[in-house]
Amino acid sequence: MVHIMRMAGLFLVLFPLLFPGSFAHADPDGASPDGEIVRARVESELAAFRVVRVVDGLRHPWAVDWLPDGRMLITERGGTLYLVDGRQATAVSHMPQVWAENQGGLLDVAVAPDYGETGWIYLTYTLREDGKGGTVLARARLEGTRLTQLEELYRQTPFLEPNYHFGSRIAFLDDGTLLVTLGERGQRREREVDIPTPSTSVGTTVRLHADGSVPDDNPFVGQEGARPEVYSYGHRNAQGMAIQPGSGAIWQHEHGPHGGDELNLIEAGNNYGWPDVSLGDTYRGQQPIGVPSAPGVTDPVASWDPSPAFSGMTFYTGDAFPQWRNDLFMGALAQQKILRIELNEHNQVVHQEALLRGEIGRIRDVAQGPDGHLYVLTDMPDGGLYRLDPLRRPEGGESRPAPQGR
Ligand SMILES: [Ca+2]
Repeated sequence: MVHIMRMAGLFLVLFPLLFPGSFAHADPDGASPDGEIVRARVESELAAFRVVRVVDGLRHPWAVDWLPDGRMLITERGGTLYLVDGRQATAVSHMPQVWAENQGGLLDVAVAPDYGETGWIYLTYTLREDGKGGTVLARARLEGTRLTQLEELYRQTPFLEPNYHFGSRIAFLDDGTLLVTLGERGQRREREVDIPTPSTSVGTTVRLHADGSVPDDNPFVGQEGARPEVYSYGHRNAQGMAIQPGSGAIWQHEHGPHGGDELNLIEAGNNYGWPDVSLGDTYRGQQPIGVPSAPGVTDPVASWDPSPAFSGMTFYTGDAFPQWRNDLFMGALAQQKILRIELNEHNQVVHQEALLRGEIGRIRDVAQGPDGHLYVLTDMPDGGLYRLDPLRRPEGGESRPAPQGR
């Protein structure tokens, strides 16, 4: 297991810690664990698995991604980016100074699909200038464990005072462009800017070229008063986004206020309603916010009340859990679980299953590793990276039931 240890709050001492020998026994599938087994066997509807903590000592980690050579990148909201190579984790140097306060800080990390040719790593983080802040998209390269050639590509417009609702997830599309989710920055009450409208990038998804320039086929290009980078709008705070394998469809979830967490299918130019259309309530008094549905506003595919407070999300495509293939996995902070969602060909949710509820803490990110295993990050002061390993089931228990209405 990789163990991250800090001293004196001033600098980090990182060293690989060989896992205790007591964990070195062979598991039922013959692989030897490289971390602490925190759950030896979990039986779920379609799969049995164990849970292995492969990195511990992370302070509020936010996102994980992998370089093509298998090394891992993990962000911590406080501003640290770790490069994990085997059993060694190193804090990447020369990172930008981020505005780490409340929900802000270093957020997503995404390795470019063409990393082999370009070497670009994309990051989102929050900055503050003159008392106002917002989300920034940047890219940089790695030289050893040093960040180089940092380029700020985009910043949410305008910067605003609240220290919450920043988004932000990055996803790459097959056409070489990328999407970033941007939160509404607490603008429902203050109405400092007029939302929802694509005249700002508050509460939007933006679509950019890899160098940050605006594609000329974006939905609002050339439209008077609209921001050309906006792809979809009327979002509250989308902290999960995944591109569906095969169809290329763009899926997001977003946090509702008190109830009304949504799963959305994102279409170019569409309005997702916040704050005029919502299925959630005010925190105090629990009065409905807006109306449940309206013409011109895209309804969510599904919504939840009470709020699970979703976090990272991914479609599973690996070989480790063939029975989970093409299912959508969403982490949840408040409900401390992974939700496995089965969708049918009409993009309807036909089944949901909660995994690990309350077992490992608030879940911040869910991702598929290059080994085809599912990985989860926990949003805790002493957070970790956990891996789900498949375990054999007796009598063919791993075969998926015949599809019915899926
Ligand atoms: Ca909505």
